[in-house]
Amino acid sequence: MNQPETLASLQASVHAPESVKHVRLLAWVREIASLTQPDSIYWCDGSLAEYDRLCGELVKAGTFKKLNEAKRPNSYLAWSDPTDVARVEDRTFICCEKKEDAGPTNNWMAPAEMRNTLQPLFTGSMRGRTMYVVPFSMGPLGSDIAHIGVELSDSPYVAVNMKIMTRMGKGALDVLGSDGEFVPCVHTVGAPLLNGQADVAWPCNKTKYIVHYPESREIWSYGSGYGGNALLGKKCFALRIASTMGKKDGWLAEHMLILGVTNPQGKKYHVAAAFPSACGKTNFAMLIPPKGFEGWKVTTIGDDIAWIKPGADGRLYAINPEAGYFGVAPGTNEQSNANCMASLNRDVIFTNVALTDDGDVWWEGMTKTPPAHLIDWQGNNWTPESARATGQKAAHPNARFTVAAVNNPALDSAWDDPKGVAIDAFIFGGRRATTVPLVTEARDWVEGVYMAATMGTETTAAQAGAQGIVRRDPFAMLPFAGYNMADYFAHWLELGAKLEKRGAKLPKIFTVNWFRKDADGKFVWPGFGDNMRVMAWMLERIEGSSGGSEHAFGTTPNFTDLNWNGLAFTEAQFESVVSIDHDAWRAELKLHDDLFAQLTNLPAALLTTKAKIEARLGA
Ligand code: SAT
Ligand code: MN
Repeated sequence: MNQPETLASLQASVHAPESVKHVRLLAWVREIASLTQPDSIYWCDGSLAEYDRLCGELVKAGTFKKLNEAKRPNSYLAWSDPTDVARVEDRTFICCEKKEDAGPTNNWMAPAEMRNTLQPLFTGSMRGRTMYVVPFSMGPLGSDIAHIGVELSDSPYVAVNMKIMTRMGKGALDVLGSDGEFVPCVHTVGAPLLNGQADVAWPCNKTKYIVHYPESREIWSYGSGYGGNALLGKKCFALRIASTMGKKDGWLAEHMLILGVTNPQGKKYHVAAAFPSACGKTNFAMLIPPKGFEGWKVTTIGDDIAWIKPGADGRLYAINPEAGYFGVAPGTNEQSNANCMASLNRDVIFTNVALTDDGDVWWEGMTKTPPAHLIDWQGNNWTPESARATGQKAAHPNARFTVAAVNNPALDSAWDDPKGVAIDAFIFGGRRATTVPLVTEARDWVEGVYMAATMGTETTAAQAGAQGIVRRDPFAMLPFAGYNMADYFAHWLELGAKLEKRGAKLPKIFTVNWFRKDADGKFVWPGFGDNMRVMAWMLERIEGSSGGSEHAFGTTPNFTDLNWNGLAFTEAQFESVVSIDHDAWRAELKLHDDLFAQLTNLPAALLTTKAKIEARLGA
């Protein structure tokens, strides 16, 4: 007769440390191991020694190059397969029982059908490799706003990136205890090594699936080793799965940076800002106030994702679920983001930037004059002359750095506070060469939700596919909302109404566009540190101490309402970034119609708001 299985034998079967007493976790690891058939199983403890050892192994395997220790201590460079360089939105699926729950903006497949599709792909997919068990906390360990995940991955690149990007290892297992809830995340590069076959530097598979089962809160990722496709705590958990958790339990998981701003009087505000990928969130989160703003201070809480829960006082409290930054390297320099450059002085994993002859890194925009010779991200010789002739970039436009938040000199003292910070304002921004003014304050929560819901943006290198195409990107969440976008809008409206009813003062909502261009195609607004001028206006609006002009869809400052100390920016230039062209806006509203036409169950309040805007525009 079979003896009931003991904890010890269960632990032994998956090579788990004795301290792991979570039977469901152990059984799940065993189930995935028997499906994917790795050669060995390794439980990550999250220690520095482990990080160093895995990085050393990645160097031996040829995935990492160790950078010049004197120039950039403790740092590495990885070059991916040229076909695996960005999130793959067309291979990303939300698999809930009912198609309408995923909505028209998500790829959908029925869970049973997807499981049948994935089963043969995952069968034996880790053969010849180690399966890393990567426990992680999204958010400060033990915070009421935080949640735990466990990623099983056959990629040591993923394990070391997760060490930087999350609170990874033993601490997360301790929070989990013997029966805590966790989101199971299974990741394979889909490149089993059969019969002693040699490995490549960046294993991956042509076939890719990034799959979410919101109802059972599972993530399954196949075939990619890159960024949001593979670091499953980030977009997959912290946005797609978490947004469905928030919908159910009354909170928000948003594609937002969080920053603290302290004014010269010492009053501190907290701002959460949503921008699509590669639209300057990291730069905004690390903003250095420009000349003329002495006494102001900006500090970073997060640069990409915010989890926001209502507190007992009715205010909205935000944490950064991540512990590091996976930021875009190209364009980052001392002028655009000095804090970021300082963060990157050591302890960094670079992916797809160029290698200099002295063993350091370079990317387009890092310095005005490029080095005379580089090895580009595809391992080829690169010179400024060859680049002029062929257009070949030294770094891939979506090249990234992975670095711990603690490397950031502008890190906010509350960045790891389990309580989170109370949000005073939400900002929504897209990348638009025309039409959308520099800044607009919504008259109320509903108008703000309308503007965020209908936001448009030009596509960038952060997603595979054509660049520079304007698409609607509601709340900068188009690729990240784990459920029906109409229900997502309703969730925002309901949460606002609920808090208002409790007598809470809701955060103000603003929309911004740093990216208007002139007739020569040049950006008019200087951006970067000068965005402080716009932010200061917003904070004054919270205090009721600054003016503006009301127009069809909100309130925009007059030239005299901004502080221009230290910047030569003419009234005519200002006019060209705030002007509202009624014809362009009538056309813009037609694009809102196109979005709304896709969505069933659209909240009526959005249609009413639209009608009001149309009436004001005289459409
Ligand atoms: O590749 S990621 O999804 O992590 C980065 C991004 O697109 O914002
Ligand atoms: Mn992002």
